[in-house]
Amino acid sequence: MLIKRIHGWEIPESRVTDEHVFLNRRHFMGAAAGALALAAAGSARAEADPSAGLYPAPPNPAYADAGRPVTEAQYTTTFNNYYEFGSSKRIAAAADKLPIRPWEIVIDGEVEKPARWAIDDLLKAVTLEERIYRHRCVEAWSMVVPWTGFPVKRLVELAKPTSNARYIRFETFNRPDVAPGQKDGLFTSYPWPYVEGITMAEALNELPLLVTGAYGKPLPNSMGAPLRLHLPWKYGFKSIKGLVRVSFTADRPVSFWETLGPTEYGFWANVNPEVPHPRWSQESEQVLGSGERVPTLLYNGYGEQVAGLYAGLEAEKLFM
Ligand SMILES: Nc1nc2c(c(=O)[nH]1)N[C@H]1C(S)=C(S)[C@@H](COP(=O)(O)O)O[C@H]1N2
Ligand SMILES: [Mo]
Repeated sequence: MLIKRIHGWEIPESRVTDEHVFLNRRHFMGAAAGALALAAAGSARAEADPSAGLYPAPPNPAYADAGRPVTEAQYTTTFNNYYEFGSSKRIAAAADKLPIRPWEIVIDGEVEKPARWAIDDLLKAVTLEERIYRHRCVEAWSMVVPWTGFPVKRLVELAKPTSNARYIRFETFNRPDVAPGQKDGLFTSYPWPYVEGITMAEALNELPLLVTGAYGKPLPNSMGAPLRLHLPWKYGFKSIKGLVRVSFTADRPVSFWETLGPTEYGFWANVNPEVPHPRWSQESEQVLGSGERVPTLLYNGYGEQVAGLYAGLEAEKLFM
């Protein structure tokens, strides 16, 4: 058997284990005074946001209960994956240096209505709602967050894709001037900017949300302000942050992680406890901030809403 070369971008098992220890509330609290101060600073920032008046948005009753308690904001806003700001989970302070106004989102590709939206104009063109969704990271930790945003479906309506559009490609900012991960060190050779993609059929499902806020406030930078995607039935890396471009394409987009590790991070990335990641099991997950480990569910528990999307695609490698 071939021994795989370990790349810098791969999460060594040892680090995953460290992070699991981190996820334990007792350990977390022990080390967390700084993190708590950071969370407080982050929420002060959110109040100064020009879109603050749009929050809290009305809850969508169809997504008022994720079947598990909401994870406290002090954990979810200070334990993040955002490689633009480094490979550690403690990127919130670095991410706060990203200016999020002015901020433009380009809509292009196979559409009748290409556009360049200033984020606050886009927010006026849509109706914000709150949805409580589960989130499952491929590293086997999970959280439950009351997100605020609008359905991806609504953006599709605004863009009016042509009949050639089969996929949507999402792209993050590329700002080596403010994002240390894009500037120097270990990650300079990564294929920036971060890119993700979904099919049009996935985009038109009810679940995909373009997220602008969390916990009844504008989104903290650490969570991907001012605009990120959330796909609750897929591994977290699909939920791309810091969006600047949404392109409708005829060809399947190649994602950032797929470029880096095609055998480990596939296009579909549907959560499936029965398909292990090549280097670890996906059978269970550590609940952020609780020290609790729970079984992972197929499609992260959203099978009723999404399983139909994959009928007839059995020949595809639909999971990791
Ligand atoms: N642009 C960008 N988006 C990203 C990432 C990233 O590194 N860069 N990490 C992804 C991964 S692996 C996860 S698990 C989620 C984490 O979201 P959170 O930090 O809000 O929990 O963001 C996803 N979106
Ligand atoms: Mo992740």
